[in-house]
Amino acid sequence: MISTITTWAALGAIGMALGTLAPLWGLTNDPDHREHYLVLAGVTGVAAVAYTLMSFRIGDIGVSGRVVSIPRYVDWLITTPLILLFLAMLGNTGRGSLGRLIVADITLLVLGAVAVAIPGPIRWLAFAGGLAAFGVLVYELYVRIPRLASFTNERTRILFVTLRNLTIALWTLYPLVWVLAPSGIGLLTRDMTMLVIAYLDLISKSAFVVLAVDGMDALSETGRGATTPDAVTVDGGDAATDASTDPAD
Ligand code: RET
Repeated sequence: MISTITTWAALGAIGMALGTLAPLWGLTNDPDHREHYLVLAGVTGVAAVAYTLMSFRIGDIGVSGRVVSIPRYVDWLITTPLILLFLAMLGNTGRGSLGRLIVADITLLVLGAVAVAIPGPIRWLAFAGGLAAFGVLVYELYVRIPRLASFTNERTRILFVTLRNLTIALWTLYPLVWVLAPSGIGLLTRDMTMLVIAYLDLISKSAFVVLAVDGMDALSETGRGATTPDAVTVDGGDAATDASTDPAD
């Protein structure tokens, strides 16, 4: 019998594959920004493969009485750094900032996996460590990058702010789902968890990628309204307001 989990995973695979069409289009039509499109195609392309494997239940293992999907964690380990790389590329913030983002990201994912694998209340300690790493990541994206960034122009800054806000808002929901899922207090069933995570993954990847491709023409407008680090809004909240009241067009 086809279970609900495999159905959600198959729908996820289709959504991710559709999301990959946008950067593939960019690769053929806008060769000046090849690297950007390759990063974006990697985000949804890797997820499409992972969801296809999950739809066949390939890579499910049992640890401490819970089922863990290896393709899901491998997908996250590859694609969340790619999302962060794209954001760092928009701000030209250099290797230091990208390094901090990626170390925080890998740390939180590894601690999340450890927290699933170890039995007993001590796993909440690993979960708390993951939350702390997430705090570092949010600080870097919200405070440090806007301060260090040298955006090509105002539209690129707005594209960064929009994608950054989408990322932080959606990523904040993952630890919440972790707590409610069988990995935490078990309020959600496995089916429900798969559905919720598939939705979150689709928006944080496919919507991110489609919005990014849509805004890529901003990068070609060199010079016009160039934004120096001093001119960048340091306070993330104001920047967020700018993005919603002053849409790029
Ligand atoms: C865990 C548990 C440990 C604490 C924290 C977590 C956060 C996970 C995040 C995952 C994001 C995944 C994305 C996937 C896209 O397809 C590991 C659940 C903070 C933020 C964006």
